[in-house]
Amino acid sequence: MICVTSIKLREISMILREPFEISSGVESERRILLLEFREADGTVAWSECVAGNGPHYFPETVDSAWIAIHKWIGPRVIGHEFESAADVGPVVEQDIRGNQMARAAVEMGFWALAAEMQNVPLAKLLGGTRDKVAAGISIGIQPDSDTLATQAQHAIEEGYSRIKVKIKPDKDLQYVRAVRNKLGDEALIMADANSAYTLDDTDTLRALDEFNLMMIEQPLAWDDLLRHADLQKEIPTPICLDESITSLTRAQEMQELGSGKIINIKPGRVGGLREAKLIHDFAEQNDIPVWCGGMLESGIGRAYNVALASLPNFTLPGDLSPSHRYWDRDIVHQEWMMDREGYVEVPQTAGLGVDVDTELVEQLTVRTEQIPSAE
Ligand code: OSB
Ligand code: MG
Repeated sequence: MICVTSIKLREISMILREPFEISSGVESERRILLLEFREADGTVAWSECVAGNGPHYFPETVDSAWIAIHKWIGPRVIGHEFESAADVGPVVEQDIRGNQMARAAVEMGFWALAAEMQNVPLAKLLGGTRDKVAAGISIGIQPDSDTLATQAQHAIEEGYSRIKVKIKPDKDLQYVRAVRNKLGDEALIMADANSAYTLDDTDTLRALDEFNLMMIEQPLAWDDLLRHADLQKEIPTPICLDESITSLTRAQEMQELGSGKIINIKPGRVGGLREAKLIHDFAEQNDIPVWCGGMLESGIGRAYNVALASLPNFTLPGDLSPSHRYWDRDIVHQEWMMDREGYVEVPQTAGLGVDVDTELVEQLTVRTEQIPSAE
């Protein structure tokens, strides 16, 4: 039985070591919404909402998620007695449309609480089978193709097993060519367009086939499935959907329509870990490879992603970079590390597997609010 008595919402500000540019915008300072759960028996767990500063990747933002959690999602779970963490998803989904990132932040906290209370690692509770997960890197849009190729080369030297490059119109063919030429034929390379193209760009997207990419991620509109199916018929490079997959239903529609061949699963984008597992299971039954994406999370959000990525059908490297890729100092002990072969260890300790540096979190805090409001 899990019964949460309070949730504390907290916005912190963290400065990225380098600005991160994607086709829909650039971020240098991350506003991050953290949740702190208190269970009736005194157990505490933290979760992270993956919403961004602005609605550039997805409709939700830190501010909209704050309101949704404070007003609707938080009050719904507080005082509610749940048999298991898997029961939370349906409760926060009932008659709450959209708001996947806000729902996920609440749902995921229950999994960490449950793992802590049952004295098992989160990965085990989820059904994970790996003790380490392969990390790929996601490299933002660079001022020129040489800079990108050099960064990609450094990433390979660091151990990353797959290179993802962000592309947008006019920063695509030349950029990908430079990376392929620098890294050679064997390197695992993919491109992420974050919805920067339309079907009018089919010739450009087809021209990418020459570079033998593992996949091209979300070339067309963020909520589209139909046009991706049209595009997939035109190009041999597998399409991977990210933004478009917001639930198990969307994943099933992708499969029925042929909108893509690979899925990037981000628990924060699909309403939480239960839904992420359902998508994973569906994909496994249908021979669709999946991998775990990232949202420039702090070490708290990263812990959930690493645990999820330990499930068996996460067969492709995830966007699971270690802490130092993003931050001078992460808000967890141990900071996330990657070994020379590009693997991140799955924590074997009970619960989330990281300790929150509450002193640092306090220093970075911009605002807090408690539900129910402090007694
Ligand atoms: O499309 O996968 C994406 C970051 C912010 C928003 C969207 C995306 C990304 C990344 C970064 O690619 C992945 C990471 O956390 O390293
Ligand atoms: Mg993406």
